Amino acid sequence: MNSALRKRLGLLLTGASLTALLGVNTPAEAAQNPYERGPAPTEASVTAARGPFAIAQVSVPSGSGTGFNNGTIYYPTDTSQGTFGAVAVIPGFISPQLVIQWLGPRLASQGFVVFTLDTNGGGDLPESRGSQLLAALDYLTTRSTVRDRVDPTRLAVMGHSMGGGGSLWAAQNRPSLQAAIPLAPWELDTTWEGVKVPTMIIGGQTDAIAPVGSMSIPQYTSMTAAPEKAYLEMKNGNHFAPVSENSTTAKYALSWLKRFVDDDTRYDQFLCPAPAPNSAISQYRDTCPND
Ligand code: 9J6
Ligand code: ZN
Repeated sequence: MNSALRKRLGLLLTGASLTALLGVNTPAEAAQNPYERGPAPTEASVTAARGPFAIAQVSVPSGSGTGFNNGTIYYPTDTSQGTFGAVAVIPGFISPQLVIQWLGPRLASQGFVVFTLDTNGGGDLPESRGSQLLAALDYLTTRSTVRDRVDPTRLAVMGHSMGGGGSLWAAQNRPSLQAAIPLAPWELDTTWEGVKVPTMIIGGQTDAIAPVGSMSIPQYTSMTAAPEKAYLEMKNGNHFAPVSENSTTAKYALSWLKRFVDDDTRYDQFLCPAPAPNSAISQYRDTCPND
């Protein structure tokens, strides 16, 4: 080997060492998303009644915190993987926690801390329900018995009807939220240009209480500042279709939470490209990059 070649090889080796030193990884060495929880999803796993995580629950009686009433926290018992993202869920007009409570174990078993709520009052308007959602999240991350299990930077809101309207208010008032999922949102205001949170609205095609033509669709259309958004319309669905225990709401809400609370792109396959109309979905609108 002549000295010129040896010098060139030396430079190459130095270059390789520098690359290693600077932490420039090859794709095979790229760090895994630190928020990813649970195995790679399948159609069966996202529609299953329960996910892979063992869960526990704790009751939060009235008076435990300020700004919300009472509720139940469902959480994965696993503490070996770090913290989990969290979602607070609130029901609609004169409706108890029971209406939305199925989302607690269903989503917690997939790797989220879920706080299902009763409202302060049955007639609370959507804006009030929004502030109750945010107060519940504040309690969850700072005072609850599971606060150490929750990542306070990765929070989301859900709600049904007036609670869906509340989810829009919460998202508009707290842009640091990672996701919002209003279910059959009832809210007369259809100007949500201020929402900067990734938001999925799930409506019912035949809803006569919160008609999608005057609520969900104009709400969806108005969210021009949301980084990503989606509108899923349940075929032949009435006002309670999106909030009844069903695998369409479960699959798409889970995928939205995984994608935006956990930044888990393994769930992209369920969101983009948009699902075609089928026996459960009458229409689906979104902002997928290539749709
Ligand atoms: O029409 C009204 O004033 C009440 C709309 C209620 C929507 C709602 O939250 O329904 C949940 C059962
Ligand atoms: Zn994110």
